[in-house]
Amino acid sequence: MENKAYIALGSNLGDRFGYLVQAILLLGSNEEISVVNTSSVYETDPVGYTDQNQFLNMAIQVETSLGPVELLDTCLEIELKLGRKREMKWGPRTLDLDILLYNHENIETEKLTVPHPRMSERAFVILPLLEMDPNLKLPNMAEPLKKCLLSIPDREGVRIWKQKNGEDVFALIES
Ligand code: A4P
Ligand code: MG
Repeated sequence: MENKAYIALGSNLGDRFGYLVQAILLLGSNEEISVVNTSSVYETDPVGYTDQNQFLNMAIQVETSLGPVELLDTCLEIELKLGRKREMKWGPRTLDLDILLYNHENIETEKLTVPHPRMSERAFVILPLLEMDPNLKLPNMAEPLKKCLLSIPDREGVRIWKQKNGEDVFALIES
C-alpha cells in the first residue's frame, strides 16, 4: 500500500482505552489500511475547553491505498460506529480520529486540512508522533517537529498512561 499516514486518536468518555483499541482494530480490518506502528497511550489534560474529563491520546502510523478524503471518510464512519456524537466543538467525545499527516502532502479542501492545523501546538499530538519517529518533519515547516515542543505550554499535562514495549504493532493493545 503506497501511502503513509499518521492518525491521532483521542477519547475522554466512557471506556476510553476500549474505544482506542476498537478504532485501531476497525482501521486495521479495512482491506485498504494496514496499521504499521502505534505510540504509547498518554493521559492528557483537556486543551481548549478545559471543563471536561482527561483524555487518553495516542497516534498510529498506517499504510493505505486510500486517498486522503477516503481515509477521512473511513475515520468519520468509525467515529460514528463507536458512538461519537457531535454536540459541541472541542467537547467530550468517545472517539476523535484526526488525520495528522498524509505522505508529505499539504492538503486544503473544504472537509480536510493536512497537516492537521493545530497539531504543532499540541503536546498530546507531538509526543506520541515523536515516539514513532523522533526526526519527523512536516511538509509546511522548515524545522523538525521536535523543535515545536520547546514553545509549548501544555507539555506537563501529558503523561504516559500505558507504555508500549517492543516493536510489535499490536503489543500495546494485546497486553
Ligand atoms: N477536518 C479537517 N481536517 C481534518 C483532519 N486533518 N482530520 C474536518 C480530521 N478531520 C478533519 O471535526 C470536524 C471536521 O473537521 C471533520 O468533520 C472533518 O471534515 P470533528 O472531529 O467533528 O470536530 P472536533 O474534533 O470537535 O474539532 P477538531 O477541529 O477536530 O478539534 P481538535 O482540534 O481535534 O480538538 N485536549 C486533549 N487533551 N486531547 C484531545 O484529544 N481534542 C480536542 C479536539 C480538544 N482538546 C483536547 C483534545
Ligand atoms: Mg476531530
